[in-house]
Amino acid sequence: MTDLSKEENQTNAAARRAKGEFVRGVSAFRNVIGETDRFPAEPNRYHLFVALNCPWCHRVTLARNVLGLENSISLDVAFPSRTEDDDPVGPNLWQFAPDKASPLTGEPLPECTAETATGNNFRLVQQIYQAEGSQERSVPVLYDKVTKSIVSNESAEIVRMLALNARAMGSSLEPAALPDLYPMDEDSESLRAEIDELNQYIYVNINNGSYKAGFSSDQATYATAFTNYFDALSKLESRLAADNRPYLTGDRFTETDLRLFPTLYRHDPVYIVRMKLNGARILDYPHLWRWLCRVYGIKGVAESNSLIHCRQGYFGRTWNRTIPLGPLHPMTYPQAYDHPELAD
Ligand SMILES: N[C@@H](CCC(=O)N[C@@H](CS)C(=O)NCC(=O)O)C(=O)O
Repeated sequence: MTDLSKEENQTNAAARRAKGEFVRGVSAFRNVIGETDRFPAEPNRYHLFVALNCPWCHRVTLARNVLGLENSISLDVAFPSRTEDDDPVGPNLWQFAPDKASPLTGEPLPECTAETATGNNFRLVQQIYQAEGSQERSVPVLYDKVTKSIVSNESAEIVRMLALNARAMGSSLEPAALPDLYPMDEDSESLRAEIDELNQYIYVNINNGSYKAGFSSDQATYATAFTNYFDALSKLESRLAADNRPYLTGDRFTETDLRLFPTLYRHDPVYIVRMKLNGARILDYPHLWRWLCRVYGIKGVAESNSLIHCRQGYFGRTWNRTIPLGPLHPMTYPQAYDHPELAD
């Protein structure tokens, strides 16, 4: 049964793609830390392979940081632009290239690394999969440095694993400071149901909906995705405005806030242009804007991503390779996220 909170219905996927609809594939590596002896929850054992322009990777870098796991789970960062047509292995592959200059800055990107976990210093993410006989090639990848094997490549499940095992996996945060992203206590049953419901609504209409709009080449599919996206923003704006709650489910920052953030963080500086989602800015939704600035202000969030990587990754291979430099007003991004008052 497809869990629509984290993946797309694959019915007639090939026919839908042929008609111009963007249909996201399903991740195959679905092990869960702490569920079996093969992957126990312990510190300094696991590693993440990510690209910072990827919103699904952003979920896991957010979870790693806000849960205080940045010293316990190591991280490699791929170059935001995938391989070119002249690459000896092939185009469109995630590559580790820490010395490669960014077309946006003219310098190597300080966040980019080599591949440091498998012991093979692989050039491509694809090679990490091939080492296990898999044809997959996506990021994020959660990797076990002890068994030298892939645990999971499904960001929704990686976030949940880290949330439920943060203490055992070596969180540096004091218990009182550790966010409880998906509370498992008895009294939180209705909260969990609310988080699950919001996760699905946000995945379908916003997280994946933005790709449905930006990557589909069929006008009707684009128009439906465009409408669903802005309807969803309006619904979330009303949800926050109804009682001025700081977060989507109330007073506490939960998993569903974490999953909404990567898309809204990319909206004004990237998606308005790249995904043709030019119906409005997040700045035009005062409660959503203040929510975005509030989450951006949480410890570890600002460091969990880079708009330089996002801009380069989303635009580098499209539209004659020039990367839009705006918006400039009312302020440049991400600096604007330090200013909730801009929406007043
Ligand atoms: N369901 C996966 C989706 C991951 C995904 O689609 N990642 C993109 C990057 S944004 C990717 O690497 N796609 C594979 C490819 O296009 O080669 C998750 O949430 O982790």
